[in-house]
Amino acid sequence: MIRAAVHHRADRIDAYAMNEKELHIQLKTQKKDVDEVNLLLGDPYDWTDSLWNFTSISMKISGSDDLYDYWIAVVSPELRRLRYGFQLFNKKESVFFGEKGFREIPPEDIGEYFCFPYMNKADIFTAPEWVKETVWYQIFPERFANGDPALNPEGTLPWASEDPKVNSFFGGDLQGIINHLDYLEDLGITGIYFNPLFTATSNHKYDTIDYFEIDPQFGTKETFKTLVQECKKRGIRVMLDAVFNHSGYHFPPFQDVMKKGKESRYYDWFHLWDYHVETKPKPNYDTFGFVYMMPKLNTENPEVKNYLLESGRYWAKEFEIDAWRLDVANEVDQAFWREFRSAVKTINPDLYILGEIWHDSIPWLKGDQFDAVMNYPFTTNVLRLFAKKDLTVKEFVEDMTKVQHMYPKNINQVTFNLVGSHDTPRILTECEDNKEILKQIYAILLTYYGTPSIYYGDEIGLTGGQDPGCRKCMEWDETKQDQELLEWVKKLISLRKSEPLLANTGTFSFLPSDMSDQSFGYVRANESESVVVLLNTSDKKDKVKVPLEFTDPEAIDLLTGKSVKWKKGKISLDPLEAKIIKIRH
Ligand code: ARE
Repeated sequence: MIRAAVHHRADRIDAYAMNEKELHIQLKTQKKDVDEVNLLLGDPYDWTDSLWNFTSISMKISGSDDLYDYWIAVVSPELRRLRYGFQLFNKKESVFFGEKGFREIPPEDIGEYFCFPYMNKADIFTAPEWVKETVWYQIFPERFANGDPALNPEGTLPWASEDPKVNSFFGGDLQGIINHLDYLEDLGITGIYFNPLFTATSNHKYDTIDYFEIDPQFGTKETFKTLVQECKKRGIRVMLDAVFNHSGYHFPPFQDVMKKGKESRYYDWFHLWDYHVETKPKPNYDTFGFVYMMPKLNTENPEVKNYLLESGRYWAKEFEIDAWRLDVANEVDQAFWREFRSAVKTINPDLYILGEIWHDSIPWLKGDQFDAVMNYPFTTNVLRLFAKKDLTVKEFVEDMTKVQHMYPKNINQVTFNLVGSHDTPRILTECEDNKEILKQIYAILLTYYGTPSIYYGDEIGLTGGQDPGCRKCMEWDETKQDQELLEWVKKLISLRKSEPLLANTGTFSFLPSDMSDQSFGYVRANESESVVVLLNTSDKKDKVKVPLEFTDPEAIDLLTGKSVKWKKGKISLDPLEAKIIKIRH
């Protein structure tokens, strides 16, 4: 047995309370090295004649990546506390694994066992329930619709008259969004993520000047209040974009520092390196990236912290927004985020806090900061498998299994899945305009675990390269919209909303990565039903043997409404076909 590959730590990733009753325990071992794992568990205080009483339950493999098998057990300790260890078996040996290492047989000393001291309610991370069934739509406000030309900034171009440049303005505004809420309601989305709305200089508004004001080119606070009310009437949640890592160059405190240098009362609001501020040839202060127009804010300064926390509270309280997306979240100090969570959850305990982090984000997902992050690993892998084709089906399944097991299940249930945003080329462009591949990508986006997001215009076939190309004006001429694609996306959204298993109830597990070299699938299940999603990623037919046993299944393809011949799990897939099969056990 490869003992060096055996890993468990009672660190809220491998052992965590899913809710007030369930404790999830996870162990990883080298792939195919261990045949069986028993979890030995008992109450830390349950002794008879100085011998600790424990029982044993078998663990199940919840997935395998290229290197590891992931074993999981779900237990409900009666008194909400637990000591536990593992007994591993393969053909050659059996061994105990506990907090102090490996032993030949389960030791008598309880100190050798891992400990989950107590499932305190206050320590249990619970994501806002409503997020699990939300389908998001991301709007770049400057490019969605121009509803009030009187607000057009100087130099505004006629709508969609040309491809956007870094400094283009086309006059998108809040009234334009209000005018198209019926379109969004008909599409079926139930949440809107707005890129920044607050006063700023640029067309993207990530260079904030006033954290308490709607940018005049977008409208007024009254217009925004109307927008939120109209969204709520339609059952649509509202997420705003908080840019707390840096301000804009014209943020008054930074302008004051530009004028007065160290004499300014705002000197310590930023990370300045010298007495006076210089911007050229390079800024002599911390910035976002190398962008001198985006001075990094000193969020450890109590004045800055209080100013920004007040902004977080203000929009949650006065406008009843449902969520915050946090820009460049990984570069802001974590003490600030802990206070931010406490501040906004005090106003709305159900507010969704979404961090923008593109890499491993577990430091922010232990329940004290964010509820979720934008799942760019999902974006990257879906693109590589379906569009760039530089990832095999097996590698895709294994890497996504690895990502799945990096985070607790209650985080996975609300992770923000996307196949495009204002920071990435358009998905159809990435697919080299192959709509059939794009339709498959939407099939996985809208049936995968987590909460899916559609970037405005992707649903009607907008194209465009890297920013600013991906920020074209929304196309409102229906004859120029891809209606077939739009209907497909609507259908998938409707299916997701009608099928609870697709909205993060039940379990999620991939089918074996070696089931086929061109198709893959995953199962979302509860005790009585399963939804099996199968995707043939190639332009050739495929017949897959799905290793699932169902007694007398009544199998229906939810996409066609037709019954599926589930003969011992053999299923035929047409080229680039997606099947979403519901089976009653
Ligand atoms: C634009 C152009 C730049 C140009 C700049 C000049 O894209 O090429 O140099 O203008 O001013 C906002 C605007 C952008 C603008 C940018 C800078 O939307 O249009 O750039 O400001 O002015 C990393 C960060 C991530 C960040 C991306 C852009 O980790 O947080 O870079 N995303 C947020 C927002 C952006 C926003 C900003 C930050 C700044 O979503 O829209 O940009 O507020 C890899 C790395 C990631 C990296 C990612 C993308 O995956 O792992 O860390 O994200 O690539 O580059």
